[in-house]
Amino acid sequence: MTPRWSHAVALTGAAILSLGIAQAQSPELSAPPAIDGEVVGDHGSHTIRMGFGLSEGSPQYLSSRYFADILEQRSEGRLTVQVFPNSQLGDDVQMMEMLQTGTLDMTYPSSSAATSYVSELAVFDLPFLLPSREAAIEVLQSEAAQSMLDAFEGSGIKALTFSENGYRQLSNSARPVASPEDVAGLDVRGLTVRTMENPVHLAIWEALGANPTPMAFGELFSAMEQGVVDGQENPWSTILTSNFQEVQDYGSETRHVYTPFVMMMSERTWDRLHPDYQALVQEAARQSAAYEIQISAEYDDWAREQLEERGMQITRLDDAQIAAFQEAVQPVYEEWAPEIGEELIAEIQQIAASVADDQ
Ligand code: TK8
Repeated sequence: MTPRWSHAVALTGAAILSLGIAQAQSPELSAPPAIDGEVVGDHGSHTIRMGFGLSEGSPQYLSSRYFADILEQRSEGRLTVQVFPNSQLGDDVQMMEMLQTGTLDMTYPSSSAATSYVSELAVFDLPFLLPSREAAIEVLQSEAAQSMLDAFEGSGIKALTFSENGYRQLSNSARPVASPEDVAGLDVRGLTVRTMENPVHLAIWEALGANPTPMAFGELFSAMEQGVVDGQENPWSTILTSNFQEVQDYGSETRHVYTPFVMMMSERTWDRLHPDYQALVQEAARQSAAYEIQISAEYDDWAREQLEERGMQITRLDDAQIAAFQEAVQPVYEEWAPEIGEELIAEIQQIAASVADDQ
């Protein structure tokens, strides 16, 4: 065997292996739309650093690459975006603070992490508010949603667009869960559930009889691995792309909250960009969000199947079982609706209902 030949074999082996992994890790996702639109004139070069919590396999990452490609192509390479996934640069809360101080250019947190900037965003944390994806997306595209983005003004953060994290599902390492009683554990102890650092989520899991433990997303895998918490809740796609099935044997299709993502830029970075660049960034943000929403939907069902294939036991809940969860979390509305605003809640419910009527 000549050295040359063995090198070729090794290469082929690696290629096959990586192909195998790629097939197992993502469904057949739509390719990003072709990039069109004019090239923007030369207003200098900028490197934009963007960090977020999810991994390279996530729809958030794939669509952020598309965002980077749009900027790069339409500025003839003058705008470069470096994407840092996996909480490498910090967690959602820390990265928003870095945007305020100008030490990071962009981040892409769940809306739930940003309610300290714009309290209206907490409407998305209310349980069982948005009955379908279609309704949720209509809400994300509404004027009410745009005013939430606008309300960041003056905070040091320029909020560019919403996209989809998705319906959150419970997973845990202790037992199958089909009812609030299973969460609370009548004969055994209640589940310790990691929540996002958000008071409405704390209230939800308290109402369900769990021991809620707020924690940054980046610490979650090892907290579950070490048994610090029994469970967590996130969309199937996030559970899969974060490999939570390795430490979580049980899943329940609770769909208790629909969480959006908010793509945002440091106001300092924004102010440094020429208005033509600003317009391009805003347009690219919207285009990449539309793509994210599309592939996120393609990912979600596939992710649930994949989790089952990899050994997670997933409990589907029928309408009566969901109703039991809904009833158990009623106190969350009583406590939080006045804070969040009854009018805003009614407006969001109305948008959601108009979608239901159309169908
Ligand atoms: C990723 C988070 C994550 C969120 C969470 O940074 O913390 O559970 O759902 O997606 O934003």
